[in-house]
Amino acid sequence: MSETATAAGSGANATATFAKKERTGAATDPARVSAIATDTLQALHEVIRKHEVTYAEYDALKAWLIQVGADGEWPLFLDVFVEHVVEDVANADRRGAVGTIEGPYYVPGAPVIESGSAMPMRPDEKGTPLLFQGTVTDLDGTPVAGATVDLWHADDEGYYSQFAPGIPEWNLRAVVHTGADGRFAFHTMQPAPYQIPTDGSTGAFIDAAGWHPWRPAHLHLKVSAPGKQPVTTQLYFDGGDYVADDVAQAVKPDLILHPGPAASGTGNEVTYDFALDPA
Ligand code: MBD
Ligand code: FE
Repeated sequence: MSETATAAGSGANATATFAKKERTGAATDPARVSAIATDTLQALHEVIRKHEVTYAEYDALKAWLIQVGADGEWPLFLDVFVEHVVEDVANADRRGAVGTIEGPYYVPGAPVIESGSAMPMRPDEKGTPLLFQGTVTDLDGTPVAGATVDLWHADDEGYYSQFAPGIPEWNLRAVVHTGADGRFAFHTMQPAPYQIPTDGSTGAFIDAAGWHPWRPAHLHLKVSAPGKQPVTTQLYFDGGDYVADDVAQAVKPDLILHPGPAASGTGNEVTYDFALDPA
């Protein structure tokens, strides 16, 4: 039986995952809430006046907002169209490794594997093998031992485990700890570009505007160590489709990998280092 991925089935519904996320430190000061809410509403009012938005359009907006929640797509929609600015503001003063958005598909608690071993994957996992390796250092270049490198990414069809049907739970998700030399290595399979599901409300919005629904192929990473600022980032593949035209606007020049043929003769390999800012 072949499975047809629906919007919910292909990874759009990240609402339950978000509900479990630990959240601390949100503003509760009424003056700040009021200032942000006032400016947000004023911006929206200006758009309505500028474009002379009609009642029919206002009702279409209401119906669509209701549907995004029903589809479980608020994490997807917000991470695609809003998170990049939040990330920019949050990490403006970082000097080390460059961050970008987390997106909706991170799951904490991935299996810890030996550095240099293979990510959890199916025996017949499709795609081009990739040896992804590097060193975690501090800002002076001193290796950081015992750093945590958490890697997750889509498969060769652009699907994420736990968000698409029929994929083993921790497929292409793993954590490696750096050795005394600060080094880490993963054997994995290169991901494909990711398509926002076209049959859900986020896809309907993108289609209505005449945009394309694609993100370039990417590796997601969280790198952390005691006494350092953790970094959440993504890495892209030089020359890949949509690298210059990411629907989520999350590509930065420092985040582009230049893989070459692997020394082993199988697939590709690439080295990328992370310098962590002090906490
Ligand atoms: C993704 O895979 C992703 O990384 C982001 C940011 C948004 C939607 C899907
Ligand atoms: Fe992603």
